[in-house]
Amino acid sequence: MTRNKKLNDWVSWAAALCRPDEVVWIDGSNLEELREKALASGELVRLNQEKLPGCYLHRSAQNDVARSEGKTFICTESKVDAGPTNNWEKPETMYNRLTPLFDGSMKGRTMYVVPYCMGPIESPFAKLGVEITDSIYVVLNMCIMTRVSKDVIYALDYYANFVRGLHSTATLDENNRYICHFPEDLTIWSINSGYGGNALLGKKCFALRIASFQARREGWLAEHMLIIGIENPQGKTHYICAAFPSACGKTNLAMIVPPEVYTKAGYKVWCVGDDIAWLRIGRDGRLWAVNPENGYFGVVPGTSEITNPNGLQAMRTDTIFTNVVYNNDDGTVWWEGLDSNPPENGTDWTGQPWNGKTSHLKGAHPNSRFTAFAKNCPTISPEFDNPEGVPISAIVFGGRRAKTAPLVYQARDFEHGVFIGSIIASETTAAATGAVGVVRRDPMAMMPFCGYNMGDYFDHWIQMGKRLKKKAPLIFNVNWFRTDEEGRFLWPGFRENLRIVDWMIKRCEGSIDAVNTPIGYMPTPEDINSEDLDLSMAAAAELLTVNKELWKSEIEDIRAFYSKFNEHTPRELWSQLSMLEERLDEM
Ligand code: GTP
Ligand code: SPV
Ligand code: MN
Repeated sequence: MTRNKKLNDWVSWAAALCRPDEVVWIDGSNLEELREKALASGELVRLNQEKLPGCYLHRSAQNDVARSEGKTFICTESKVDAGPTNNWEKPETMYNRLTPLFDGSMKGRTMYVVPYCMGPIESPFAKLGVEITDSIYVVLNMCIMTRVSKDVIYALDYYANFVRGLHSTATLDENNRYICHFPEDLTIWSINSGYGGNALLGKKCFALRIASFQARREGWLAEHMLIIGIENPQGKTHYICAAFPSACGKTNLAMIVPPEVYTKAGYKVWCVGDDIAWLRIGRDGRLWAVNPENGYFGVVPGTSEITNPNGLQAMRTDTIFTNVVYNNDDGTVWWEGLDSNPPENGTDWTGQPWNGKTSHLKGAHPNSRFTAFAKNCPTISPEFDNPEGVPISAIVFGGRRAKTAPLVYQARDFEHGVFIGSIIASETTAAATGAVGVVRRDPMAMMPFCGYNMGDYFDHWIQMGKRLKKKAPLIFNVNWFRTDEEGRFLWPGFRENLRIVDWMIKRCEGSIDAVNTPIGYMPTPEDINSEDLDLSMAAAAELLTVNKELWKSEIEDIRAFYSKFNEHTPRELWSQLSMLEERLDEM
């Protein structure tokens, strides 16, 4: 209970609608009881507590393993405010459609009320939300992913504009699955899914979709970005943000261990956040970033001692694993890409017996995830809880492209950088339901997460640049995923990505030249530090080529894409597009 009448009234209203057996408020304490209840029902499996203290496994329903973009709606009074790239219905229509689905949906269950804070609680940028849910899995995840404490409940006493999230797993019926956002009412309704981005309402629903809507009105940015600090041997730290689409490398870059040549020289990389950044212009006129989250909901497959040792360390304690392999012999977990020693006596993500030595089927779901506390990453930044955030030197956009996009290039200026962000295209991944490996446009990696008209969103970015003027961060584009004729990755990736970040920092410091190409500034192969790097000169050259024909066909696609937003596409972007076309023609 709280002194906040608006909150109490809303909880009473939700209880009357969903009709649970009881209502329980969550303040982050007494979670042991909840875990016991979930163990008893089979919702959680306790893992080997000596090897993995505080760790549990959850298997989701098989029809509920990724975000459901087709079932995700932005419900604004006017369709144009949601724009052509969001599913839209009138608020009234969706409230009416979902009310009968919530009606009695929690009968025989407990309704949990989870007040939470996005951002360090004493930060002027922190925002409060309350999620009502009937899933213990969701409660336990929210207690890792967001800040949940008695202090949040006290803060809510005098806080009117909290985001109201109503969630029920109901019957997990896919045909009646809906994730609806009502940004004009600061409300989210989600039903018939228990999966991460569909159900942990603080994350994509609030911190990106609702927050981006608020950010435009209030003059800041809510972005799908990691935040890292790169400390040089002299102790100076540059912070950068990077936006890559889902399952395209944010968590891995956020937790990067520098290659040995850099570690030996005294470089360190600090993790501030791995998925979401809230960005504001500070009193000094620079751009500052806060990570609104408190944990990681990261992709598990591909995580190994070689690719992401810090990630592995973070998931050794107090972690919830979702949809990985259970090792029946020792109560630990396994997934594709961990090592070459899968359990022979295992249980796969669907709960079936699984022998990793003989089975041709994958044991872990490609979108299996771990939920771990931010503070458990060995390289968590000392600034993680800083209420003011960290100042940003560079913004990086990227995607998964077999061809077209080179390893790295730099925008000519901020406006050109907004253009580069707006033309990201990437192959789809298992993070959302639907086909995998299809190239689609994903501007700023925000296509599934922008809570308003993306044409207006582009304009908002341009306006931010005008306010930042000379203090704007430099903008870059990267592609770790370019392939050769046989479809093999040309770039080793993972920790070696720091070599590219290093080039960007040198650009920020003005200590290295670049080649002026039609698409932007690029390094020569020699500009990339190749000490101890296993990369042929031919591969390096290939990674840095710009193919005129591919780019010309890209122009056609961008033109069609921009046209979708009608007069909402900023003039500045149209003119950037024609300038690019002219430069390519002169190539
Ligand atoms: P979301 O949590 O969905 O937003 O994903 P993310 O952007 O944080 O992606 P993540 O770092 O979890 O990486 C997704 C997949 O890409 C994993 O299987 C990684 O092993 C793989 N990956 C990450 N970085 C690289 C890289 O530099 N090169 C290659 N080839 N694969 C990478
Ligand atoms: C993503 O899909 O970008 C994720 C996972 O980070 S989810 O929380 O499900 O959105
Ligand atoms: Mn993400």
